[in-house]
Amino acid sequence: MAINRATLRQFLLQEYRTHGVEKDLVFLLEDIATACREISTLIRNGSFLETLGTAGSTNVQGEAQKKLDVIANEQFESHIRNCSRVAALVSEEVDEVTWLKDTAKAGDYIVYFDPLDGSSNLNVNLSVGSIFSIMQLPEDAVAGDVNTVLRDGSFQICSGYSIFGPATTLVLTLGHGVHEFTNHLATGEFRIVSRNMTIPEDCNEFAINASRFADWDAPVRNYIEDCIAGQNGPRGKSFNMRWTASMVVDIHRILTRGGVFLYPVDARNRAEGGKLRLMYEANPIAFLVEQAGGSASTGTARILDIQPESPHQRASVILGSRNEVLRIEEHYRQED
Ligand code: FBP
Ligand code: AFP
Repeated sequence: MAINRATLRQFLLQEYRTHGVEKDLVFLLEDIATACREISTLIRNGSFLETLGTAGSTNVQGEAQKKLDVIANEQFESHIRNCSRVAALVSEEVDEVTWLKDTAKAGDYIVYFDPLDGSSNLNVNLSVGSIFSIMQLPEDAVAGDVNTVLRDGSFQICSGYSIFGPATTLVLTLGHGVHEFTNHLATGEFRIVSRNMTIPEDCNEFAINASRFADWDAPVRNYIEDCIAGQNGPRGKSFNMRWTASMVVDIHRILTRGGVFLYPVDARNRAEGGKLRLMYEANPIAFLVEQAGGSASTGTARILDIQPESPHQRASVILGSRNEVLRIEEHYRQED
């Protein structure tokens, strides 16, 4: 059956013609898409390839690495290396910044990525994903200097994620809206399925790990209590709760039908500044959410305005439907 939908390459070449997106960025994104397709296959065949389970190592966060965390990182890295304009890589699974160039040239790319997000879902056959973000080296960049990669999220020129679920999807923004592609099995191509995804301003669905209730700060507790109070509570409506333990999957639902996602700073993660990583989890998702008309906040500040101090730093994350995020920020202001 003929599929009358633009391929990722056709879409990217249109972005090149319409918005002047660099050809090298087009090639880089195609390489990232290939890495995602390969990771998807490795996950589907994980039981036969003996790639499920732990790798026996820990990453910079001190977390036990799954075999697929390590393999997915290798897939990303080897494909990204095809692009001669990439100067540096920042991966959740690698402690140090990986420099691919000895001299820094303004405009060359830095790629930040979490090769497998939600990897606790792997061994129970639930969806996981990959997240990536791309920035460019500034004029005064110095190769090998970690400060060079510490740019705030507003410098992102592209971000996206892939989900390895019932379908393999790729969602991305180049700063002109958010677009969704699905890997078409017969042709092996990512083909566009949704243009200009938009998050409704209002919603009645939230995503939070409710087992941390006792650890939440008062603004988050008050907000969630208002939501679950139902029709007779202060919100005057009923809310639904969803939590997949994979941020990309929760965000995909929010991009599709609205909602709000919270992984805030709480009593258990306060010393680290939150759970989710700023540069390859919070920033790329915040860019996508803002491009889709939503908001992305720490509760007290815009995520994309955070000046990073280290490549693996964490952040408080609250994002999704605009009015809901504003309401949570109001709870934080009232606590001040
Ligand atoms: P990883 O990068 O280690 O997978 O952690 C991120 C994450 O899995 C998010 O995708 C998800 O929202 C959250 O952690 C789940 O955390 P919890 O296990 O506390 O519910
Ligand atoms: P469906 O058969 O309509 O999908 O309902 C079953 C189910 O989805 C089940 O698989 C879930 O555990 C449960 O409903 C979720 O229910 P809530 O929407 O109330 O969380």
